Amino acid sequence: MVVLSTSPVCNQTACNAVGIPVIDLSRPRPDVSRIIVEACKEFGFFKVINHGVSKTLMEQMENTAREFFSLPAQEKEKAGPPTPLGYGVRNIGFNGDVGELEYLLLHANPSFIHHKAKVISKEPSFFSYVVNEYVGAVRHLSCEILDMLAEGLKLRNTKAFSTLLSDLESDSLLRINHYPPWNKNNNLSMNGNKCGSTRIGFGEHSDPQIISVLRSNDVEGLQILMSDPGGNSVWAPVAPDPDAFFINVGDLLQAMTNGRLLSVRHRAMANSHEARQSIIFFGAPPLHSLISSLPDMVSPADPRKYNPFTWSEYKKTMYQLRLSHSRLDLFQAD
Ligand code: GA4
Repeated sequence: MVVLSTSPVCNQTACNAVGIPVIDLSRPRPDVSRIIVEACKEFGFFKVINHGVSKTLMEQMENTAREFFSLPAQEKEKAGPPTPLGYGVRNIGFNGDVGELEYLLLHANPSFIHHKAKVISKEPSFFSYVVNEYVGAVRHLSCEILDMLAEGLKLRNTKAFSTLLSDLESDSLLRINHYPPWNKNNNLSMNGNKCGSTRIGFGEHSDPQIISVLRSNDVEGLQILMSDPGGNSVWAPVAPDPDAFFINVGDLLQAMTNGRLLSVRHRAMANSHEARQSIIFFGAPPLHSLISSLPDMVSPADPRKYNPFTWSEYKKTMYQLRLSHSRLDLFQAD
């Protein structure tokens, strides 16, 4: 878990209200690489600005998602049930988890997107164009960040992480979430301000993949688990910023760095008066990839923390478990 404190990362870069690092990607290397590593060690989470993804594309993706969710239920259901990819309402995974949301889970592969676009959109070429452009842009951003991480960690192979995402067989996903307001009548408090009542929209979990890139509309909801200086666990709200991306370390990156980088636990709240939309790219390796601590991350003083496993084995395990399970613990070295 991450510690909420006066952070060395925050002394070097801007931080938002709860001390989450804000990293300006236009900063020169190797400075920026070092700050990214610090943020991933301390928080497993940070926000990026000056990321190079066009605002037009971000808005087109948001509009495309909004149009999809405004379709009648039977049109959205043409995406097929989430087994595991498709359109889902409230049910998450296969083991009884529920949330206050509807979602579309897509493989990031262009032919998958093209195939789904034909059944769920009245303008399939435009849908495919926007989603593929967006996936291309966030995949590129993920690879850049992973290369900077590798550089900051002083790995001999600075493409060690990014080649897994740029592989044509990468198993990356795109998740599009819509958290409807759960009480439209409860939109004003006594003094006329928006009432802040919330419910858990998507429960506590860590992301299983290598890296996640999230963008939301201007509605709050994302929270990350931290511990305060007294050692108590606290949910720290992350202020929304539709111009930025929020990056988090996934379980596989924690395993490959032998536990140096932290796969942060997080959740999303649904709010009573405003619809929240979030779009998350989950950067993953090909199914057959063997995941193990990189040799540069292991030494006699720092022995291997996890047994090697394939992404396919990890996925099989994760689908057998509840959302909140700390599944990487099952792969700890004996
Ligand atoms: C959490 C991160 C991603 O949203 C996701 C989720 C997946 C799903 O919704 O199908 C899982 C969850 C996530 C981890 C445990 C399993 C699988 C729901 C669930 C209960 C798409 C992913 O890859 O793992």
